[in-house]
Amino acid sequence: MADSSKNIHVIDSHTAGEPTRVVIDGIPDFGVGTMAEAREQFGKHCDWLRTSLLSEPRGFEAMVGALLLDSKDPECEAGVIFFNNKGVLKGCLHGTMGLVKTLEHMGRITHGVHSIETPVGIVKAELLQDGSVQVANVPSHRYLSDVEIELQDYGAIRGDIAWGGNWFYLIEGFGPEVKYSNVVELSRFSIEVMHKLEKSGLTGEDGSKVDHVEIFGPPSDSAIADSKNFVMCPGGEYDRSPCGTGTSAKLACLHDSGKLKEGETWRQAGIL
Ligand code: PYC
Repeated sequence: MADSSKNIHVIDSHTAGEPTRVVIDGIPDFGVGTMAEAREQFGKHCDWLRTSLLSEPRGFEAMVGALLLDSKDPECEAGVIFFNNKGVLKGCLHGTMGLVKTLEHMGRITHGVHSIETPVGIVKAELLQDGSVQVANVPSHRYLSDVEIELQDYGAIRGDIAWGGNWFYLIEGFGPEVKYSNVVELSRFSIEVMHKLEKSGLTGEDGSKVDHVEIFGPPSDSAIADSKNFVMCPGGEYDRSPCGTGTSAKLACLHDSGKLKEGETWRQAGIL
């Protein structure tokens, strides 16, 4: 008979194709303070738990885990730390949307605005009457523009380094065409870019690794989107959704270049 004290309960969801596994109970107490502290503790001591939850046979590489925790901030409905097949993540907006739908499913929240404490700050998520979720992310900004790197097969390419809750290198006009049939080539290209950035000592403003690469191309249908992206995450798997933190980084770059004004809408399609 199974020992119920060792059972861990999860609820799976997906946001535009990108899966989120929310862990709702059964995890050991690993000394939770702020979500930034919880992230550090989880990363140091709970690799066995991370891999048990996400690796095969229970999970697979593209899955993102979200540990549902209590926040000490009275303003926040919940705290969360995110992780994937490789390690712990910083921010994750598709995962925040998945978490909000999971909290609704559990009967913990109804319509309205809910504050969620994440390791990178408070994200405000609104559960709308039609069941959709709208998020206001942590402040995003462009750190460097037109950063050049040299690749073996593609020669010199340029991109921006920007923060959107994760550090991104954003590329437009270089690399394989952004279309689903190219995901293998896009993956190879973006992993090479990530290695090259690291080798060249190019980091985010706080010195941490640029661990997401985002490539932009024209949308398949300009009536429904302004752009289509491909996003490579740490761990070598691509984001099936348009990537919330990546879209925040993109908005910061567009605004900084004077291409998007406050209040204007940008519709970002993902690779699917
Ligand atoms: O939506 O922010 C996001 C995200 C990051 C990694 C995968 N999805």
